[in-house]
Amino acid sequence: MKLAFITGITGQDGSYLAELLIEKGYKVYGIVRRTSLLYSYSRLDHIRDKIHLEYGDMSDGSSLTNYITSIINNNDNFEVFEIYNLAAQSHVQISFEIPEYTSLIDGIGTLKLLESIRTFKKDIQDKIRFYQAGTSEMYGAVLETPQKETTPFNPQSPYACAKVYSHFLVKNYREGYGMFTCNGILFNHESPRRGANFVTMKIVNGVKKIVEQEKENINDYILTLGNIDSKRDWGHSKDYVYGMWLMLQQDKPDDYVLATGHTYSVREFIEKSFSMKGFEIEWNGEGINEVGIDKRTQRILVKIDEKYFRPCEVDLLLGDATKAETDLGWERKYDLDKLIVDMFD
Ligand code: NAP
Ligand code: F7E
Repeated sequence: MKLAFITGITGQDGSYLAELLIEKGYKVYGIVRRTSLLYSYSRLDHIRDKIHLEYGDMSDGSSLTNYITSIINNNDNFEVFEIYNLAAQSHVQISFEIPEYTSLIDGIGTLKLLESIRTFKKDIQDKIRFYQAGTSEMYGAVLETPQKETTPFNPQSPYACAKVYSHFLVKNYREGYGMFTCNGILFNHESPRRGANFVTMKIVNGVKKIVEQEKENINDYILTLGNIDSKRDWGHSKDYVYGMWLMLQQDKPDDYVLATGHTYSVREFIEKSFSMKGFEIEWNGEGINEVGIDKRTQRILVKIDEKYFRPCEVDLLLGDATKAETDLGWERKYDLDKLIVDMFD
């Protein structure tokens, strides 16, 4: 019997990973946070009867240890137990507003999980495999392009600093205690399940709203964004959760970059998204006064607001996933155009 425990199961990646593991015959467990409304289950509605959920929180080490222990005790003779640590305060800009909380969940939370695993006897520990959701944000103000596993980190936000801490903990527990722990270093990945306040989903939703408004002859909505000149290497979450799973199927634990090897600016993402719905964007003005105009009607569709600028920006991310492609046989099904089409559909 194969067991999997996903922290962050209610999130974008957690929900796709749960689907994949169910398909592969795993018994899938996850924790959910207590909230006053049950909104956080919405990405799991279609598989709710196939997964086991308990209340838990990355700030509460005893809930994590108790849950992991109960999973092990309730499944005699399990073959392998894969733990995917996907839970995080994952919004970079918000991490500047709640840095302590972000560090507690994205940094110390990882330590709590690793220490939980370490409490088990060696024969049990040897059947546990651990995946850490690391990020290209750790490269920050990049010291090399493209970025690969050996590129030094230079984090530019509390979020990225907490993830760097987790990255080295995972390496430390692997080297110090011989635990099967892997770091994924994943570049941006999106999907129809992406949170609404990440730039890709914000753009797709903005374009949809403008299209809907045009049908009703209304034209008061303007898509308002921050820095549109940063560049990102955007892939699809479905491809990336498959890569996470592959990392835990290897004979030896290691760290891997997952990326597409192509980078686009936010500006290009805006142009592509509008053009898929028949709009051609012209840019006028500079800096915070720049606007994106519909070439046909001269209506302003995009504007800039300083409130979306970050204290430190990550200007360029471009990943080199050669190691994952070669060693894991990892392949992607989506390019940027296919991703945007999927997000619209
Ligand atoms: P996401 O949609 O924001 O999901 C985050 C998950 O973490 C949600 O299930 C959330 O629960 C949970 N969570 C947050 N705080 C928690 C806490 N205190 N205790 C327990 N659970 C908590 O993020 P994602 O895009 O799926 O990303 C998954 C992981 O990969 C994250 O660790 C992220 O930092 C990392 N990552 C993402 C990307 C990317 O481009 N998507 C790239 C590299 C790395 P609620 O539903 O209750 O909020
Ligand atoms: O920003 C710019 C913003 O918030 C992308 C997370 O999943 O990927 C994600 O982090 C770019 C940045 O993603 C707006 O300044 C402009 O340059 O969509 P984002 P992110 O910061 O790259 C990494 C790999 C993770 O690990 C994270 O968890 O877009 N931008 N205008 C904007 N960004 C947002 N959110 N909103 C805007 O209005």
